[in-house]
Amino acid sequence: MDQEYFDKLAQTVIDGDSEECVRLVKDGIQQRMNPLDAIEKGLARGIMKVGDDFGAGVVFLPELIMAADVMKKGTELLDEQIASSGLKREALGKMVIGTVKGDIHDIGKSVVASVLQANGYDVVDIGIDVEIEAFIKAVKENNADCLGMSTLLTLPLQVMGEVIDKMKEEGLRDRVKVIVGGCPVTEEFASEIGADAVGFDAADAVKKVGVLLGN
Ligand code: B1M
Repeated sequence: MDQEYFDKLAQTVIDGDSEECVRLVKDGIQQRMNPLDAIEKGLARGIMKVGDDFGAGVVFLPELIMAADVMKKGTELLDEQIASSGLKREALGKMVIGTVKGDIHDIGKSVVASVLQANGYDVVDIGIDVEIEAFIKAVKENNADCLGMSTLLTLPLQVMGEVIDKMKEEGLRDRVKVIVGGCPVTEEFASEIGADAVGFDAADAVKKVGVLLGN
């Protein structure tokens, strides 16, 4: 697909036009475009523009919510596409992933979960606003090899460190790797809280998890 297509896709998010978004995404799927390109070169650029305008006080929460709904409709179709593109093979490892307590952003976390799944990991997505105890429970119940935590907000960042501390208390930290991600998460912060890696986007997360689990 060309730049004009990705620009149009970004514009549907900015305009809050879900009908046109779904039409364009279906069209792209039919033409066998790379679904991750549609997210990163198209939809994510649109939501970033709305997010920047929201941060600058140019647009307000209802417009941000509308834009996010359009983005979500588009990514849901693309996530299905990403998941079904994964080759059926023995799982490379078991992952639990979620957005930490205090944060309801789920688009980026879900994209990361789908891309990991498509790349051969068995992924259990435990959702958004996840309590510390719920992370621990999910890691234990699923016998996970790796825990992924996401946040886009600054305040809940500290929760990531609290989950890691709890994992230590429960004796889980020696055998379970931890990757963190989301726009406020830096390498420095990740090492401060004792995470094993930080993922900057979905492809980076796959690369880092691969290194952590020796794949
Ligand atoms: Co909110 N929001 N939002 N929001 N929102 C941001 C994050 C913000 C930067 C906007 C701004 O002010 N410019 C700002 C945060 C400021 C801060 O804390 N520093 C903000 C705010 C303030 C808020 C509210 C507090 C607003 C309010 O109520 N006053 C509120 C939060 C309430 C809460 O959570 N308790 C809120 C609400 C919302 C909506 C509900 C409207 C909606 C979310 C809808 C949804 O998820 N279902 C929303 C959106 C859409 C955004 C922006 C515009 C876009 C986020 C997004 O979906 N990006 C965002 C602006 C921004 O990020 N610059 C913003 C697209 C997605 C593909 O990228 O999520 O970054 P991203 O994920 C990437 C990477 O980060 C990485 O890979 C992903 C794929 O490439 N990644 C990982 C993410 N997690 C990872 C985990 C990994 C590895 C990589 O390993 C485990």
